[in-house]
Amino acid sequence: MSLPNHFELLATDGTARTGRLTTPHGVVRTPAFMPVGTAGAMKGMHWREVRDAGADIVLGNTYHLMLRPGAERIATLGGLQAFTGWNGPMLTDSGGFQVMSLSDLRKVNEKAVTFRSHIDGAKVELSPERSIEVQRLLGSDIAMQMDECVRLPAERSDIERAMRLSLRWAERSKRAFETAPAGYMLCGIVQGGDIPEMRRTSARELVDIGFHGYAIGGLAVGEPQAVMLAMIEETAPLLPIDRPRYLMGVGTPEDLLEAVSRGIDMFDCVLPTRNGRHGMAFTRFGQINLRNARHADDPRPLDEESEWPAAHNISRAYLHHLVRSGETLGAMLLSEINVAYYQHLMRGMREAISSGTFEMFQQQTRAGWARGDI
Ligand code: PRF
Repeated sequence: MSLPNHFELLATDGTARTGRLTTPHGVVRTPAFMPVGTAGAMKGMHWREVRDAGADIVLGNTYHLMLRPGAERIATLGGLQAFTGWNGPMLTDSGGFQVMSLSDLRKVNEKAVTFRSHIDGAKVELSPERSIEVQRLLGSDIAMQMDECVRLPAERSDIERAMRLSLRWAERSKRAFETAPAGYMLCGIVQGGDIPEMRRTSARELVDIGFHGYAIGGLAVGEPQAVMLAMIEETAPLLPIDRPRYLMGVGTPEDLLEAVSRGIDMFDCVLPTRNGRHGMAFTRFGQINLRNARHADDPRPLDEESEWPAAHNISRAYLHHLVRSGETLGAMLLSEINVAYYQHLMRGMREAISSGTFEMFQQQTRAGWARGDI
């Protein structure tokens, strides 16, 4: 039995695609970049700015929200959208990946992962069923299956074990999601490390189970970019053409361009906000480190042609001063500038794919990055 489809492919250019995904809280234009609002907040930004920057959808985390303030509490308060005031589409990650990177004393078995909370040390169990329950309590438009991601490099046997476990968890997640109201989506996650054969097995078996959308996980976890791109090339052609494809936790602007050209539709990453908090700006001319002394006397804005006010009307000298002084405003301004740049890049890709000029768009974008900050 095939699941309802909420994704419409509007145009393709080579293997790049543009489309629209309709969720209960609104429409997402793809290729889409989801800024990360881990604990129900975008670090350093108001939702209004996230929306104005052009984001259609944001990401939240099961792991953080179940620990604090708690999924049942958020449900009682009307769900994540009402609770936070972000009244748009929201995707939630399933928690397993965050358990592995953030918590102590983790144990994975067939049934669940158990861990100690990074907040108060409490012992918590997260199963695929509980992860779906939490994501439904949150009111997430797009839920993710629970999976196990292995860092690379890894032994073949570890990669295979995690990939197989993730497939069994995919089936359990799907069953747990069966009672979700119409319009809400569940994505399966391809694992398989850096082994092409495992990637193909994972993709095929997930497609047999059947999901509203498909994510590619287990990448950008220590492997070179060329390996990540090769794994996308192995996987994407096996996924149904009419379903959205989401590359998890990626990446730099360069990664996004390369992945979109290989058929990816959605991304999330902390880079624009995290690097913003560390004094880095993403621009048409590549990354600029505002901490650097050479900006101290520079009256020019980051990019006089940018449509984003903070990128064209604030001097590099002032941004440098704010960053060096550790002012909160520096982190806030660079976060919004970076999220706006990411959204500008996504819009450029969508328009280029629509008009059949994606190849030229890629060349021009790369030329800007290569020109550098002069
Ligand atoms: N699985 C899940 N979330 C993730 C990943 C994954 O493999 C990654 C890997 N880049 C980021 N976030 N569930």
